[in-house]
Amino acid sequence: MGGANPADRYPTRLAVAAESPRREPVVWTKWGSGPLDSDALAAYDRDGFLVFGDLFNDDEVERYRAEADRLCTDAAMLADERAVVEPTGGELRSIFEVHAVSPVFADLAADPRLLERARQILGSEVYIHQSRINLKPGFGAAGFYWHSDFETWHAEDGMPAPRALSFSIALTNNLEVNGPLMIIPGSHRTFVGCEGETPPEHFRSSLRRQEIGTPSASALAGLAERFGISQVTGRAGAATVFDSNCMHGSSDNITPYPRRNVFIVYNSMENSLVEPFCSAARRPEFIASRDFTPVRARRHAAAHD
Ligand code: 6CS
Ligand code: FE
Repeated sequence: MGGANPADRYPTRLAVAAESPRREPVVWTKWGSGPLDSDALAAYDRDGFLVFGDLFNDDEVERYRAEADRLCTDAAMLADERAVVEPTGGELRSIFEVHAVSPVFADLAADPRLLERARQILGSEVYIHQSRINLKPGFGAAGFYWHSDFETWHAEDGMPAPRALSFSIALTNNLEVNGPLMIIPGSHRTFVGCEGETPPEHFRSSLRRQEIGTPSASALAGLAERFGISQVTGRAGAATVFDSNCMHGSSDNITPYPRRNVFIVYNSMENSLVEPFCSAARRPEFIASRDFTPVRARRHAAAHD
């Protein structure tokens, strides 16, 4: 294992949970050095997320959707530990590390439309911490209970600070009715420590239904009271970028309409993983990469920023 961890500025997984103020900036760069203008950066700084209604065109969405279909029906992939099934019924819930197993999703992760925005917000070169497809099939797929990604990535992966962000790209229409992402705007500025020790090999259950690492009802009610809850909808091709410490979740999907999104998580090269802060062992690298190689942008034909 690596050397001693830096001081833990975000205590969590305790007998009694407590909140801590965010100590690092949300937007790291001097404003304006990238595709986002100062209004967009100010909105991201305030809310913790931004929605781009049509970042990818229909042909690109079709390419990504077809690749997701291919992975989801590939027997070897379904037998792989990267494939995570729903807590009940056995339907496929997520496939992790798609940027490593699929050249198509490796392309997406290196797309300048994502990469330049990530670099601008995080103010540095970035590497990929995690990628996944969340299938959210219809007819009863389970949601994702409220959580901060950073709380888990800090506690279980050793991510020092919330200098990371996720892009969620809609591969199907994200409607009000099929379990869209819900984010509490402004919640990214408060670190909500959670109660309960991290169980051994926690990922085997948490990726299916997370309990440890979720906020108390009172903490959640307090954030919702202060900031409200935003529902993130958008047509296939829309993209949402959200800060690693946003409090977010999504409801079950009991409609016939799948909510299938691909997530790419960028972490700053200045924030690479150390040892887990609240877990006896590291999680597997398909969930928390330790390949700290900066992502190099790929050229793509019809960029439209
Ligand atoms: O534990 C994780 O890394 C995963 N869990 C959730 C609920 N969101 C982020 C990530 O996919
Ligand atoms: Fe999450």
